[in-house]
Amino acid sequence: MKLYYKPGACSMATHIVLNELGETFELESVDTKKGVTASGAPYREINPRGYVPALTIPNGETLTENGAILQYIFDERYSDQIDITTFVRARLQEVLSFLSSELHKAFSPFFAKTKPTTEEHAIALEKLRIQLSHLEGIIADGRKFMLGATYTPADAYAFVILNWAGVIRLPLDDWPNVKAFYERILVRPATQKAMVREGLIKAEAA
Ligand SMILES: N[C@@H](CCC(=O)N[C@@H](CS)C(=O)NCC(=O)O)C(=O)O
Repeated sequence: MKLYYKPGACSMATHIVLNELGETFELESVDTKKGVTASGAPYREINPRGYVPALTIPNGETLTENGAILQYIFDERYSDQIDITTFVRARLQEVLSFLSSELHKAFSPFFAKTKPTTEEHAIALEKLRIQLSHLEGIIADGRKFMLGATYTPADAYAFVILNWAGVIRLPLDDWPNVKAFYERILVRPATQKAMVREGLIKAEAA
C-alpha cells in the first residue's frame, strides 16, 4: 500500500492505523499547494480533488476521503479484533462522519489561506467548542475508545484532529474526557512512530 500524506494533516490517521496493524507500506509526501508529490508526480492525477489522504491499495486502486479509507482498513483488517456486523460498521460510519464533516471542518477556518478577522475567529472558535462538546458527549460514558472497548481507525482520526488544538493553542481542559482520550492515543507506540516519521516530534521524545 502507499499513503500520500502531508505532515500532521488528516492523512496521519491512516499512517497511525497502518502502524497499529504492523503493515508494511510506502509513504510519499505531497505539496498540495503546488499539486506535486515528493517524487514529482502531478498529484491531481492521484486525487483529482488535490487534498490528502490518498491510499493506493494492493489491487492497484487508489482510495480517497478519510471516511472511506479508514472504513476500508477496518473492514479488511479488524475482523480478528471485533465482530464486524452491519450495525458495527454503521456505528463506525456514524463516528467517522461526525469526525469528518463536523469536528474536522470546525478546524478549517483556523488553517484557511486568508487569516480570519477577530470576529470571524470568535465565531469559528465558538463553533469548534460546540463540536468538542459533542465529542466530549460521545466519550463521556467512561469509554476508552470511540466505539467502546476496542481501538478502531476512528480513534486515530479523532486523535489527529485533536492534535490541531495544540497547533491553534486551544487547551482541551474544558473537555476532560476528550483530553484524557487524546493523551491515551498520544502515548501509543503506533502514534508516536507516525509523529516521529512525519517530523512532528523528535525520536528521543517518542
Ligand atoms: N474531505 C476530505 C478532506 C481532506 C482534507 O481536508 N485534507 C487536507 C489536510 S487535513 C488537505 O489536504 N488540504 C489541502 C491543503 O492543505 O493544501 C477527506 O475527508 O479526506
